[in-house]
Parts: sequence; C-alpha cells; structure tokens
Amino acid sequence: MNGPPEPFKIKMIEHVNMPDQKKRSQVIREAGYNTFLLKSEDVYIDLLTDSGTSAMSDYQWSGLLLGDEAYAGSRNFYNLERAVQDILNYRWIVPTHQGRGAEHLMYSYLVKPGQIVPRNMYFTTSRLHVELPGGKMVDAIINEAHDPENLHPFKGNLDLKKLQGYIDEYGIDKIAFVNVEMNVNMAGGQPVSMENLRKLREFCDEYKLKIIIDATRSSENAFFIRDREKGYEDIPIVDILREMMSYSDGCIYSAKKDCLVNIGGFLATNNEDIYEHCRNMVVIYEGLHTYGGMAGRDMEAVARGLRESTSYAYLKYRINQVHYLGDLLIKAGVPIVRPIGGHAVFLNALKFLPHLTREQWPAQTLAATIYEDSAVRSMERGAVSKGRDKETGENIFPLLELVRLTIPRRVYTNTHMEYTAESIIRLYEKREAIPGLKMVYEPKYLRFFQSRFEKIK
Ligand code: P70
Repeated sequence: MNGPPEPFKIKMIEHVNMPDQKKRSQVIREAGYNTFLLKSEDVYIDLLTDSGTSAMSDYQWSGLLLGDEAYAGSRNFYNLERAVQDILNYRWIVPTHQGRGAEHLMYSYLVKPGQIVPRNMYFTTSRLHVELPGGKMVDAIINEAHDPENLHPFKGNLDLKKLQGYIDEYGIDKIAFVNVEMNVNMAGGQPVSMENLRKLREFCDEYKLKIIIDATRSSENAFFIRDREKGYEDIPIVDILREMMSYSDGCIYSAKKDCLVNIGGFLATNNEDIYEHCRNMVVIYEGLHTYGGMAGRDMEAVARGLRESTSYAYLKYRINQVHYLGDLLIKAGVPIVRPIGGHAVFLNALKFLPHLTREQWPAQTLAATIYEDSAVRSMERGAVSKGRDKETGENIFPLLELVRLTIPRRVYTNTHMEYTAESIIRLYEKREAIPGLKMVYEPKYLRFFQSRFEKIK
C-alpha cells in the first residue's frame, strides 16, 4: 500500500470536465499561456494552489449554520480566538479576510522606510507588503534551499551567519524584524526545525529583534518536526505547534491552507503594541476587529479547521499523498525538488527543458504544456513570479525555476495523482520538442497573475 489510507470517507462529490485536445490547445492560447487566466471549468485536475481549495469536513460545514452574523462580538470570533489560544498559544488575534490582509496590517506597522526584513526565502505577497511601507525583503535561508537536489531534512532553516551579515552590513536599527515562514513555499514546501527556531530566538534576543512567523503552513511543518527531529517522535502536533510559536513575537496566518477553509486569515501575537496597532488598523482596511472581513460562519470554519489540522493521522495521509505523486515522478527520472515537500511537488523546469533560455520562461512553458497535454493546472514559480529588480528594472532569474503541482487537502484521490504523473512523464519523454514562450504583456504588480505569453514558433 502507498502509505496510510484516508482517515475519512467521501460524502459529496463535485463533477469535473475533461476538455478534449483541441479545446485545451485553444483555451490555453486564449489564456496567454498563463494558467492563472484559465477558466476553472476548463480544468480537469486543479493543482494551481492549495489555497482555499480544501474540502471541508462535515464538522466544518455544520459550523457554517452556526454562523453568528452580528456586526460586533460574533460568537464565532470568540471560538476562533479560543482555537488560536489553544493551538498556537497566542493571547490576541486580529481576524482578516485572508493572509495578505494580515501581512498588510502587521508589516505596515513594523517596517519603516529604508529598513530590511530578513526571511527564509521570499514569498510574493509578503515581499510586496514589506516593500509598500518602504522596506526591502532579503534572503536569509540556508544555501541548501537554493539547490533543488540537496536532501537536507530542514531546508527551510534560517542561516544565522547570513543574519549576522545583514546586521553587520546594515546596522541593527535597519532590521525591522526577522520573518520566518513555516514549510517554506517557494523553496518547495520545506520545513524549519525546532532547533533552528530555538537558536534563532536566542540570536534575536541578543539584538532585541522581533520574530514574526508566517504560520500559513505551520501544521504541516509541525508534522515534519515530529517525523524528522529527534525528541519529537511521540509529541502531539498541538504541543509542537505551541512550542514553535513560543519562539516568536507574533504570526500572520493565511487560513486558506492548513486551516482547511475556502477563505480567511488572521494575525496573532503576545505583543501588546502590535495587537493594539493592528486592532486599530483592521477597522480601516478589513472590518470590525471581531470579524475583519470574514463572515461569522467563515470564522467558525477556520476555528474548526485549525483544530482538525492538528490531527496526526490527517497530516500523515495528507503529506503522504504529496509524496506519492513525487515518488512516481522520481521513479521515472523526472527532475523535481527534493526532499519532496509538504503541500506540493515542484518540477525543476531548468532541468526539464534545458534547451530553453531563461528569457523563454521554462517554468511558464512547462505549466502551459502540462495543461495542454492533460487539463491538469499547475503554477509557475520561477522568474515570472520573481519579477524585476526594483532598482535596475531588469528581470531577476532565481536559481529555482519551478512548476508547482500543489495538492489541495482532502480533494483528490491517488488515481488523480497517477493521471497527473503519467502526463508529466509523457512530456518528459518528448521534452526536446517543447517550444518556449515570449512575454507579450506584463502588469506592474505581481506580474505572474496576469502576464500573457505567445508560443515561439
Ligand atoms: C499559494 C497562496 C499564499 C500565501 C503564502 C504564504 C507563505 C502568505 C500568503 C498570502 C496564494 C498565492 C498568493 C500569491 C501568489 C500565488 C498564490 N499563497 N504567505 O498558492 O495569503 O493568499 O491568503 O492572501 O503561501 O501559495 P493569502
């Protein structure tokens, strides 16, 4: 058997379409070879993202009917507050419509113009919310994370020597805070170890630096700590999460991932100043501090989902499914990021399509080609996502030029994984015949969402 069986059964299904070859070629051309611009009804298996795409449990769905839609003081807010206190061990929470709402409130308070924010690899929205108040995000992840084949078990770890280097170079006053992402998305879903968090806390205490966690995929990170780190083998996921968060001054959380909901987010902290400021700001940008852009029913689903995400049986099944897909590809020799991460399998497009130049956008090309072959939708995570250098205006070509096959939680079966793997293996066998793309439209912000391409003849 391929890992543990699902710790649930299916109660309701959603029909999906399988467009034929002619239709697939037509719609991907019309979408400017950008998978973000495809209509969902033209997608058979949607691996664009694990964000907001999970299947909720009957316990979560039933919670929706208990939504208290009062403008102020909804009971569901207090349920969410209690869940965050119990599981993440923070005293105060400010709800937001989704993760970037929390990033906006937290980072616009903590970042002053000219300051830098070291982080274990950038994330697109996080970097933008550091830049908008005049800051700059700088990379502080260990070098192993930039090598798709390095098998380090905690490739999300921060490099304290790099942090020291930034302090020496910029001066301590120029560091706004240290940002730690759990199960680092852009590195391939790679975890941070507890030992690294502990050492980081000691390091930051010496300099009185704040640590803010991007806790978006923290339950999955906790699973890897239990599975890979000595001394945590038998520790409940909740206890691991509480310890992880105890090394921080606060977190932002996109509930659309590990909390198993379609919409929602929050920030949480034990720092009274951060709480006071964000609770003030939330009413300007999101909504009253007891709903922050979410309906009461959404907050209930987040509260219940956060609790469900701490089930070890669920996490084991979840991460095992991601690894099932990755292992099928490894067996066929397809180049992917290793170790296989928590939420997605990342194809190494530079190795998959070595005949393309970086300006022919190998990852964008591969994502479009996979759709054309099988109606499986994936996402570019390379130079198009990385964008341009703010000072020079030139394209930045990161070492990682990847296609992300992101697995929604509790949605697809292993047969769907096999179908996906077969398409990619088929393409790998005829990879030399795959032509590149040229960019014909580029928006100013977060260009990967809306840029358009044409096939190079
Ligand atoms: C994804 C999504 C969202 C995200 C995240 C981390 C580590 C914050 C957020 C923002 C959605 C996405 C966003 C931008 C580009 C592509 C995809 N990640 N921190 O698919 O949260 O979306 O709720 O505002 O991964 O990885 P939210």
